Amino acid sequence: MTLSRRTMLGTGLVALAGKRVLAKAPQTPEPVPAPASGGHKPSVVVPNGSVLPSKVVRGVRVYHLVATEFDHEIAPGLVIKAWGYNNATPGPVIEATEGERVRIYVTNKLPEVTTIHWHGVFVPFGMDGVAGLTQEGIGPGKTFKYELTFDRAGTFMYHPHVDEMTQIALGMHGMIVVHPRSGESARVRDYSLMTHEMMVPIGARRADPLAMNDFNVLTFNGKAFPATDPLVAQVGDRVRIRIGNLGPMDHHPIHLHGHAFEVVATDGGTVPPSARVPETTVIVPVGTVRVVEFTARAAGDWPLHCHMTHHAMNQMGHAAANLVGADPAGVDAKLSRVVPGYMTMGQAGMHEMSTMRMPQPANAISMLGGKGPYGVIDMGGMFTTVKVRDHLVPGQDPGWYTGSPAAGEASPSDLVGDGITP
Ligand SMILES: [Cu+2]
Repeated sequence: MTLSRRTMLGTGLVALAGKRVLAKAPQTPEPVPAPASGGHKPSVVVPNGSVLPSKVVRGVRVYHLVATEFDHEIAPGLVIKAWGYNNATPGPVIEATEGERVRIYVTNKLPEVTTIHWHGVFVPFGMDGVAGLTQEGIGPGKTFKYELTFDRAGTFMYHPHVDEMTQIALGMHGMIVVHPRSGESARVRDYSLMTHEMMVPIGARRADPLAMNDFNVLTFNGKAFPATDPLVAQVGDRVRIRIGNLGPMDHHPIHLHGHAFEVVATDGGTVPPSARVPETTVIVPVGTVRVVEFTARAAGDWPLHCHMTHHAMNQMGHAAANLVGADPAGVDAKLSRVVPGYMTMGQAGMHEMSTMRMPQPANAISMLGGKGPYGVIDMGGMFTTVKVRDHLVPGQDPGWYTGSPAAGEASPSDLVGDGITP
């Protein structure tokens, strides 16, 4: 029998579905670069990722992407065979300046043809990267050359345009950031996040490219919480998050706590200021970028996550019986005679699983959560935090924020004083 999350959890939320709890040591991404004269020279920060190296050869910026298969850790406990670029999924961010002429070499080390499409970039037709339509596919072992000009600033993406279902599903996608030639008018913390979703059967090492729903591995920049690096900012900082979605099927409503932001741009261009509205959640549809900006308002470890509840969790089974409200005592007693240690879970909700360390099949992160300053954070998947501090020390781990009085149990005098009867 193949051990899938359906079969594993098909009889209810048994002990195997328990959540392991990992400590998460927050890391500090690169500090904001020092301002340069005549405007600021920004560089994008890629949590859990990197910027693609480049060099200028006779006035042309040259990059090299290599399509590869490699081992990729989604979170501690789950390593998959991913496809991506330069052994990363998403691939490294291509960063350039408006107006730059570029040459991008693409080497294919995969077993089938590939191409790269420059999503949102205005390119000559022959550089559009659609196999069969604008070019031949790049065969295994071949290196092709794309020549184009990033003629406008903005946030774009890249992905294969051949066997998209397989290649994108296995992790081939990346972000392109083109900075305005005039520089930034103000200091900004500039982050790039690519969302993605995969269906990785429990215990398997490969995402299923045929999946159309029931995605169970939801990621920011290829990592599921608690493996997602936080974003950091200082109170008063202008923060920009470029959120891209090249996942197979789902749009993601990305929500930020403690702040309101505006969508200032998409992969189509800048949103005119008169058209911007305040939001706390932005839907990032498949095949789009949404660039949001806000001013860091108050210190805290503010969650940033997909608001689809099934996208902020890890490898949860959805074929389980609903046991909320059930009394399983009699069933447990009988079943434990044939399955020693059997314990039904879920009758009081699912949080209890987050407090237990249950045995897991190899290479699985069912219900894996994180450890916070006040106990277990029972979310996973597409979840991270924006760590805002009154004063940030560059390079220093900001740790967890506990500087704000936490909600706590009401005292008897509170209850009496305010006339509350529990
Ligand atoms: Cu989502």
